[in-house]
Amino acid sequence: YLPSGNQLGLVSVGFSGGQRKPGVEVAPDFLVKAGLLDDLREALGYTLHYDNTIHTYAEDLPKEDPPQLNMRNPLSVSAATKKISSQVYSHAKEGRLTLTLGGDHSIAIGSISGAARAIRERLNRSLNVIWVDAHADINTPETSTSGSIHGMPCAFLTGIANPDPIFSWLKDLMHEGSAIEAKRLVYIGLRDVDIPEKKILRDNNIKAFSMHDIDRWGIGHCVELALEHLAGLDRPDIKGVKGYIYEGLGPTYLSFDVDALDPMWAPSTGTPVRGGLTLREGDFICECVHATGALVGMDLVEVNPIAPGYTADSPGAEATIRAGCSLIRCALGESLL
Ligand code: Z70
Ligand code: MN
Ligand code: MN
Ligand code: MN
Repeated sequence: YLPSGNQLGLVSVGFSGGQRKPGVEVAPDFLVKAGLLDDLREALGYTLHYDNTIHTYAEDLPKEDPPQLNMRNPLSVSAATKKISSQVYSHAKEGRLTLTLGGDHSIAIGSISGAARAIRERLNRSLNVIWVDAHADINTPETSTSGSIHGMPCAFLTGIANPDPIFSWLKDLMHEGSAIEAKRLVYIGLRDVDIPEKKILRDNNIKAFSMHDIDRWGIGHCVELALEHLAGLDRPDIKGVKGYIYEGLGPTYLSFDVDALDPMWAPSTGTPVRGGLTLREGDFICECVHATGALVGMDLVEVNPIAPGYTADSPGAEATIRAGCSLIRCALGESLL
C-alpha cells in the first residue's frame, strides 16, 4: 500500500495533556537521543522526512482549559490532536510510512485519523488498527472514571463516543460515521480493562486478545488470529489459502502503548500493570505486522522517562526507552534476514 523507496514520515509529539503525570512529553527527545534516527536511516535504510522538532503545539493550546463533559484538558487535547492529524495526513498522502512518537495515547486520535483520511483518499480503503496495550482506551466521557482522554481515543476514533463538540473537527475526517470501523480494531495485550469498557467491547463485538488469551494460545497463534480477522474483512474469497494473511490484509496501523510490555521491560510509564508482554513478545508482534507488508503507520506512546520513582538516567527509564526503540525497529523491519 506504500510506494517503494522506504520513505518514512516522522512526527514527534511532546504532549502529555491526555493524562495527569508529567514527563511523557519528553519521551521523543530521549528516543532520538538513544539513536533511533540513525538506526532508521543507517540500519534500516529509510529516507527520513522529519522537521527535527518535538511539537508541543504550545501556541495552539488555550491558557484556560477547565474540565468539560468529564474530560480533562479537553480543548488542549482537541487542538493538539487536530494538528497531529494534519501532520500525519501530510506524510501519508505522499505515500510515506508514518511514525508518531508520543506523548500520551490521546495523540492517536490525531495520528490514526490522519492516516485513515490519507488511506481513504489514496487507495479508497478502510484502515485497520492493531492496538497493543494493557488498557483498552475505549472509555467514553460518560464511562470514564478518570476523565483522562488517553483512556478514550478508541471511543472517539470508532465513533462510539460522540466527537461533538470537543472533537468536532474529527467529524470532517470520518467516513460513514467513524474514522475507524469497530470491526477493524483489534487489541493485543489487554489486562486492565474497566467494567464499562468490557461492555463496550462486547456490545460492539470488538476483537481482543487479552494476556489470558496469550497465555492460553501463545503469542504466535494470537497474532495470527488477529491478522486473520483483519485479512478476512477484505478478502473472504481467499480465506483458507495458505499465506492469505499476507495477501489479504488491508492497510494496517499499529498503535503501540509501551505499557503493554511487562514492567520488567518497560517500568517507566504512567500506568504500569504487572503480568504483561515480554519484550520479545512485543517485538514479535511488531515483526509480524512488518512481515505482512501492510503496515502504513505506527505510534509509540506512553514512555515516561521521569515517571514517579524514575529519573531519565535511571536504569528503569533507560530500559523503557531502549524497549521503545526496539519495538519501532522491529515494526520497521530490523529482524528481516
Ligand atoms: C483507565 C482510564 C490508561 C494508559 C491508563 C486507564 C487508561 N482505563 N491508559 N494508562 N495508557 O483512565 O480510562
Ligand atoms: Mn496503556
Ligand atoms: Mn494506551
Ligand atoms: Mn542485536
